[in-house]
Amino acid sequence: MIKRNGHWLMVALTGLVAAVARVPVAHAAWTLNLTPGVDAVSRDIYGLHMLMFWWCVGIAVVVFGFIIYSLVRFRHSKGAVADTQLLHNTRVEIVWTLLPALILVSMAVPAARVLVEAEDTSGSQLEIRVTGYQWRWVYQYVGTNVTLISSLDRDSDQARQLDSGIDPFSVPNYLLNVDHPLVVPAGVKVRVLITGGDVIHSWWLPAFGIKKDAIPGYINEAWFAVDPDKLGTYRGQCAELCGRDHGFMPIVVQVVSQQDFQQWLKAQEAAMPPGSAPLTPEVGQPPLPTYAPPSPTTAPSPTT
Ligand SMILES: [Cu+2]
Repeated sequence: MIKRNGHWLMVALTGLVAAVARVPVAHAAWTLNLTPGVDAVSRDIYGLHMLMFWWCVGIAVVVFGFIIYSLVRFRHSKGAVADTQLLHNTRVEIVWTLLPALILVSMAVPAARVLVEAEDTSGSQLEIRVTGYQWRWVYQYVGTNVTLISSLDRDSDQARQLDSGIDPFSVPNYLLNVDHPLVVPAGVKVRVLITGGDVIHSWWLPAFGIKKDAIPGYINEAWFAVDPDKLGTYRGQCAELCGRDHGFMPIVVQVVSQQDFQQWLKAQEAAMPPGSAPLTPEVGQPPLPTYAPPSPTTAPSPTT
């Protein structure tokens, strides 16, 4: 009977796994750990994460090892008698208070160092304002008139419609692609000023070690300097529950060489509408009021 139930359980579990595997959702790479990323800060965050991880492994080995040893060595069947001396033992109390405190301090020091580094946006060579809207990102290159409105790409948007008949697995980078990616140069310290135009969003780009809330009325800042040899496309998503289509505002960043970036920027400046004024580089301003979400006729349909 048990064997038969086990068989049906296996069948049910296999069916469940198969069903989940076919759910058309955005698939991130199936990795269990953080990735080191492509810039110094993301690598430091990864290093910090691994340091804490091994600390935790060490603590777990010691604590569980001690528990298992005690359970086996001093079990009742071997005639063990409860030790009443350990209760309120001053020496033990001091040790198990000081030891965790020292461990916490030893963790806090490298954590604070990485935090300070991640927040230090001084000396940036390029500034970009990032504004989250329901449900797209607007990128403004400070000092230029270049503005990008970055929405879910048309293929993903069509495939996601109810009864679209399009197999999401046939769409490259389904729900993780945009029409106008953010383009940045490699090897340059880029400061991003992040805010929200309507509700709270969150600009999350794992490869850059950045996850910052985009809050209306506030400007959060972050920075990255992608390694010169890490040209390519990097993807992220809005990480804040920002409304109905929260899952449909991916972030795509193209990292190009400095030369290619200059050419791209020139071409973009020339393509901007005549008379569009350069964005002034004052820090601490909210997004310019001239920018509004694109009208529904030109934007991908937000309906499902
Ligand atoms: Cu959002």
